[in-house]
Amino acid sequence: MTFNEFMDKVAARNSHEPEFMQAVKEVIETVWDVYEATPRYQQYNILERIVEPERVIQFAVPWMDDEGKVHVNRGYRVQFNSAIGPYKGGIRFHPSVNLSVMKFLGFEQTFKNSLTTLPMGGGKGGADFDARGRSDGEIMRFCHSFMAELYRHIGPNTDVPAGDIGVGRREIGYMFGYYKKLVNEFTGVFTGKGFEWGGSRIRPEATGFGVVYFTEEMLKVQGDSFKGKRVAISGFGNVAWGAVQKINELGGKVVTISGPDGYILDEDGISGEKVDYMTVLRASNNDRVKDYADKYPSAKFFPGKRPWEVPVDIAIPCATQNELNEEDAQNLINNKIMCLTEAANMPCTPKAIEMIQNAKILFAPGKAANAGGVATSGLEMTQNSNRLSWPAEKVNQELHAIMKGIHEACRTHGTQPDGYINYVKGANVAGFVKVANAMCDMGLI
Ligand code: NDP
Ligand code: 2IT
Repeated sequence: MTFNEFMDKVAARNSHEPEFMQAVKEVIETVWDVYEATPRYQQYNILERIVEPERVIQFAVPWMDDEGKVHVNRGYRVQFNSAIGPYKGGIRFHPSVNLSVMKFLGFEQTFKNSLTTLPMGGGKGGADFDARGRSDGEIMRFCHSFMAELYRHIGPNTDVPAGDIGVGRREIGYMFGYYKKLVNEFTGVFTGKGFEWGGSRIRPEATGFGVVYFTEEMLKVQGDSFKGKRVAISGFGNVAWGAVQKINELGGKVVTISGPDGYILDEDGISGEKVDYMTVLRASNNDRVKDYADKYPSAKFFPGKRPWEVPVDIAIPCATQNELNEEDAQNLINNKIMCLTEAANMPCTPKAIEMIQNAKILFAPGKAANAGGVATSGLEMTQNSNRLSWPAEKVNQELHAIMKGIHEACRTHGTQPDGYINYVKGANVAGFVKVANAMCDMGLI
């Protein structure tokens, strides 16, 4: 079988799922030579099996708004692969959620979790719920209805959800609380919990911190650092917030954040109380970053635009999938950026990645760079199993070491003959081999 024949076969089953096909193509094309060189993988038909989710759950989520009107959303949990541990991955509430998005995220999560070196399989869940303008009571009722079905499919040794877009500490509280009531057990079934009820220190910051630690390692290989670098960030959510904090700490200057309404350029840098203000903006359930420019006169708002046109040294997309396209990549290349790190899941289109790599610009794929979030979730699971909680410094140290290890794995598997490190190939091969070997060891199950 050739690579194209394989992709045709996958497309015949999944062609109506563009995000999932995009994620599959990127992984399989970079591991194809490993597959061809390993008879055991062929004997066990690993590739066809690894692109097939082990279980897909879809369910109705009925709920009542504050006016007494009844709504119904569609809920999902994709339990993608459990070869190396219980299913693990976030829950996303956003109107753009559909089965293709859930499957792409569950597939990516499988390799990301493998890269962390912790025993976690891959999963993802969510609903096409739009939280904008919704009251706290409406969000609580939605979360309870979602959990009224999901609870029977998860468990601390089966499947452990966490947050993602639209799901933070508040939503996890409502879901965890309802699970606890239904099952009559207080267990580590969610990560990203509040610190008072089993959550790990540093988990809120972990994804953003990890992204910056990974980028720091890439810069180090080039004999460089964050010191004095201008950085463009997109989004203004949890991941963006963590990344901005750590970049400031390392001496970089973040000049942009963005929302669906446009982007903010703040030449004075987004630091100090402005970073705290990002959490206020996000918690407002209002998708406008424009408010930042109304509050801080040093900032300018560019409606309907993306931040990739601003001259910077480093670009870090932190919002959502396919938010950086070939036109944006061309702008970044023209502005001579040195590094592009994916903090969101699959934020760059395949064409944009190809252009950046051809220009020999440092490029970090999301499944490696943003793995610090789920890695710290893994550390939360360990703390819950041991019934104790570690201080922030310890969690941060572990996270830092894990990110350095992931960078090293990418470097080992991705260094090209000309010395350029293809981090996409490195991450995919390192993540894939461990899952594939475990699947072979267990036979056909
Ligand atoms: P948040 O909900 O906190 O923030 C998401 C941000 O992206 C918001 O600014 C949101 O604005 C914006 N956004 C979401 N969807 C779209 C869209 N379709 N178009 C434009 N903007 C959009 O989520 P997180 O910060 O947690 O997640 C950001 C990214 O990081 C996601 O890709 C997520 O999968 C990934 N990630 C998150 C991890 C975590 O631990 N939280 C771990 C690893 C990866 P709005 O909602 O107003 O549209
Ligand atoms: O995409 C991701 O890695 C996450 N949203 C975090 C998953 C987790 O289980 O912490």
